[in-house]
Amino acid sequence: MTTVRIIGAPTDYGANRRGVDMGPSAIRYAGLADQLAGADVETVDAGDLAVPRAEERDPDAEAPRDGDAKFLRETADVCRRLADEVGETLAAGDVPLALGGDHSIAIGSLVGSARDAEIGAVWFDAHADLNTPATTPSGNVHGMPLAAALGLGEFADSDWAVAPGLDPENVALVGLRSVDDAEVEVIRDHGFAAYTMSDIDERGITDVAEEAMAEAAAGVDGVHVSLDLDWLDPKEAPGVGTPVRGGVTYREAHSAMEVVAESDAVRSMELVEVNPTLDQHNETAELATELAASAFGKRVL
Ligand code: 5AB
Ligand code: MN
Ligand code: MN
Ligand code: MN
Repeated sequence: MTTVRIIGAPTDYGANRRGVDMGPSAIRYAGLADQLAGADVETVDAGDLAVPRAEERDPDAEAPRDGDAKFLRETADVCRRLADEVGETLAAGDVPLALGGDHSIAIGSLVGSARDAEIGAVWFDAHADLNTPATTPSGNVHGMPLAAALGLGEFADSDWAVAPGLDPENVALVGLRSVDDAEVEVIRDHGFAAYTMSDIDERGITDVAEEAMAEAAAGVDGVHVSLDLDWLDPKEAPGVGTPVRGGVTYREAHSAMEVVAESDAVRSMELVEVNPTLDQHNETAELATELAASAFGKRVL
């Protein structure tokens, strides 16, 4: 039986809203282990990485910047340690499931997942997360993880952010509806498989998810599944820092995760951007646990 190893990464350095650091607690409290038990996987919980609070640095200082990326050094420190945990989990034959925290932790997940392998990535997100310090409109690193792992722009020379085993041709973005101009260019230049909400409207979620998984999995050892809860419509998932109307429904999200499970290609996964301070009765965290269970094979019958 597959063993899923849960690794909490309670960061909020990369987000524009505080509180997303409480995501791992909220997701566990919502019953992640019970849900995964229904998916026929063993679960072990590695606990949370130690993440110093932003205030511990210097309460009077402004957010420290590296170029135009806020808290980049702090993010690097967490991602290095997360990459080690993810890499060690895979080396032991288990499947890492990282809990954010904001989406900047994906840099650590991708680097760890690609440590001794060629990987693909499927990005379930309203956003493309392809900004760099030069293009970011916000300075928030949660809008940059995919660009970082691919070594785009200023990330090219990074000694901690680049996942060499990840090629653009094995990246698929699903559910796009808020993409910055610079990101549109990056998507066009690199020929990513990119599916907008309109594609999902036209073709249906199963068709799109199947094609996305196939693109990501082609010729690689496995696929990293990155699930940003703002992928869903804010009506279903209100507890996120950057909600965008017009997202996928509850049923579409489950269908997509069922396609993910059926692909048999999942190498690593993460659940990110759950912000309990913006949530209602922990429902977004609960949704995250359900979707993880579907992605690991839970079925009604
Ligand atoms: B998320 C925006 N593109 O870069 C930026 O939630 C939003 O991880 C990024 O997808 C959203 O600040 C990051 C405007
Ligand atoms: Mn997003
Ligand atoms: Mn390749
Ligand atoms: Mn994201």
